[in-house]
Amino acid sequence: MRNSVFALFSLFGLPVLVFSGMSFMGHPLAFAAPALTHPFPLNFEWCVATAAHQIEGGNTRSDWWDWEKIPGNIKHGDTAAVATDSWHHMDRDIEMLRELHVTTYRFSVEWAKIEPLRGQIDPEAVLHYRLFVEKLRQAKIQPMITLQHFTLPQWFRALGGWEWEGAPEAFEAYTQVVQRQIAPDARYWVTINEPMVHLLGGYFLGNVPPQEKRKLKHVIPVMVGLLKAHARAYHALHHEAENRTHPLQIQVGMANHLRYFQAAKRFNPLDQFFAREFDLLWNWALPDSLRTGKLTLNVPALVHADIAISGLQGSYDFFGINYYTRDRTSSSLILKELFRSANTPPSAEAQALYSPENWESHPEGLEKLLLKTAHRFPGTPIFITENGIADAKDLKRPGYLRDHLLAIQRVVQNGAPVQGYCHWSLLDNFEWIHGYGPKFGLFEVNFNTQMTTPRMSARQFSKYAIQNGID
Ligand code: IFM
Repeated sequence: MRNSVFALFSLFGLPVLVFSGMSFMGHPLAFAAPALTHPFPLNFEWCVATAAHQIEGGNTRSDWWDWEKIPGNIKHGDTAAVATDSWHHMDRDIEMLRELHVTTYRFSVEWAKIEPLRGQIDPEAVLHYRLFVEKLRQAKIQPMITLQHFTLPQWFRALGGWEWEGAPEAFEAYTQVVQRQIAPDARYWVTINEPMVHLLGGYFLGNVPPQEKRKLKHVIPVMVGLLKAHARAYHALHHEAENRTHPLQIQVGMANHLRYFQAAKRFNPLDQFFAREFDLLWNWALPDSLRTGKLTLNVPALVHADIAISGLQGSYDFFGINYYTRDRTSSSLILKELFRSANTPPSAEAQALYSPENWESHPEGLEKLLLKTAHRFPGTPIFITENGIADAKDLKRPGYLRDHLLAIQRVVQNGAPVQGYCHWSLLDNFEWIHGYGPKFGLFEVNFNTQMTTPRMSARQFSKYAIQNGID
């Protein structure tokens, strides 16, 4: 089915037709590209992203496993018990990646599967991921490996998670297993995915494990532990890569979920105040700490901190941006939410705002954030580590994809060193507390049969990747 749809596309698919019989897998520039009005830089990485817990199934030793089965925690009682069953569908997934002509695949390795019990490495899980990386290599697709994407092993949680004093060392040891035994040749590494989302949900809103509602200042120890763990992993990865017989140049970074905050009412000073403060706290506090080596927080009347973290300064080789939408900061709504009693659920308005299906397409926000990043982190390569839209019918995704890529182009033309773009996601998957409702996939999944079908935008993505540009 998939192949015939792609063949059909080739028939109508402009110059792609000419090359459809040739082998250009993973080499979008290996043929005479058609005249493009919007070419991307040479060696630009075309990538799609996923995360283990959202697609693999069977993550029995992770902190989400029991938690997501508790009624009320996940919409419609959905769980990731099976998800897209990618653990048993490696070849299907690789085939989809081939069809998309990606040069890079960003996926995560599941710590709870590698180390289900403290200090005990599961050889079968290691072998499984090694085989997957080998299949990627055969398909000429580079891995970008995320080491932690929201979920944690149950034993690690039980010891206190990132706050446990042994956390940095344990994360470093796990990182070494992944690098040494699974992907010694991988060049791209993401230590931690969206640390702010992980902290907000787990320790402030309390709507994901470990489900705690703390005051902001009491989240700081978790932030510090997480940053220490990141720094240890960063240096361990470099040490290993640089001390091989044939040293390897690698790039290590974090994937930061950036939002474009704008005052809901343009001339309302309080709305503007919240837009500024959220931008500083949400977008820049953690990334800046990697630049300066100090976690500096200054939220008026709430929290002030200035904590030096050893090994943190300069612990990034690229800046990863996960960008989806803009946030219009409405002071009246924010104040209502901040002063809501702990037992009252968020207002319908707030819930709707944060439901992925309602995220607005706002490519200008990405453009502004890219320019800001280039300014704040001069000379640092930037990777769009995630960008996408929940759109089951694929009506908005084609425009979303094109417009965000055009926004990237504009900043590249202004000198921002954007090195690659990962679309979220390869296929529909388990969208955390929202269950299977939001459909982010370039490929649609039939969750009864695990059959996948490309959406129109999958064809569009593969065309851009082949051409290395937009026509
Ligand atoms: O599905 C998530 C992903 O796990 C992290 N970034 C945002 C995506 C869409 O909500």
